[in-house]
Formats: sequence, C-alpha cells, structure tokens
Amino acid sequence: METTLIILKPDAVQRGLMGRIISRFEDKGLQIVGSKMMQISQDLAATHYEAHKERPFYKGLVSFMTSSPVLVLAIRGNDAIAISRKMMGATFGSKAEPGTIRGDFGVSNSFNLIHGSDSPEAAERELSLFFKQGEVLSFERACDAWVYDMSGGKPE
Ligand code: D4T
Repeated sequence: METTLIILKPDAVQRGLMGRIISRFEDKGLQIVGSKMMQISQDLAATHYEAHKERPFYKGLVSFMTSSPVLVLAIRGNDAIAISRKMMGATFGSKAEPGTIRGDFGVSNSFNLIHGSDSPEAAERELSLFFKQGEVLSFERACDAWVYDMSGGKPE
C-alpha cells in the first residue's frame, strides 16, 4: 500500500470544490488517512517547491500557494501515487483531459487546483513536511474486503 500527499490548492478551496474532489478519491476506492486545513507559510512553500526554485513561475507559484488556505490530504491505496496523478490530469487545466480533476474543473495554467506527490520518495518527503507524527492514521474500512480482492492474501 502506498500513501500519497495531496493538496487541494487555494483555488479548489475558494471555489468550493473540496467535497467533489475528495469524493472522486473515495469513489475510486482510495482511503483518506489524513486531512488538515492550513495556510501554507512562505517557508513551507519554499521547501515544498525547492526543486522549482530557478523556474520562471516559482515566485508566482509560492505566492499562489500561500495566498489562502489549502486542504492537505494523505491518501492510501495500492498504487495510490500513480492512480492519483492520473486522476489529477495534466499540469495545465487547459491541456488536461476531460474526466480528470484538472480537466473537469479548471482552465488555468497556474491555478491548477491540486498537487499530488509524483514518486514514493516525494510522497515520503512531502508527507513528513505537512503531517506530524501520528497525524496520518492506519485503520481498516468495513468496505475494504469489497474494494480489493483479498483471496490471494494480498490486495489485488
Ligand atoms: P504539482 O507539483 O503542483 O502537483 O504539479 P505537477 O507535478 O503536475 O507540475 P509541476 O511539478 O511541473 O509544476 C508545479 C506547479 O507549478 C505550476 N506551474 C508549472 C506553473 O505555474 N507554470 C508552469 O509553467 C509550470 C510547468 C503548476 C504546478
């Protein structure tokens, strides 16, 4: 099982899209195992996006991410990182396919609604940036036996 860090960005929160976006992950069968609303500080945004520090869009990105509250989620499931990225769609709303979160809810290239970790290493790093010890939970759902085929002893 993988756990990934998802951020519903300021535009998603301001536009009242949190519920509909969370529902997509729940409908898929992924499990929400951590959740918090927060206003991202300059320092946290700078650390989170340090790989983009030299990019022309970096300043605007940090300013956008710190401009208004976000909803941070920890989402778990088999292959949760790749599945979430696929559900999010291409980076730019203008290019993202219909059926994806960015494709269905946005047109902007900088206000792109959602962030998701892009690798297991990134997920580990980002989860520890946004969640303290104990804030990402482990619990069984009653529906798990019907979300995954467990007949082989592991979730398929
Ligand atoms: P994140 O990291 O937010 O999940 O988005 P992606 O993984 O899909 O895209 P990214 O890391 O390349 O970009 C991070 C973030 O910067 C914004 N951005 C990106 C922008 O404003 N202008 C640009 O030209 C690019 C490439 C959008 C997402």
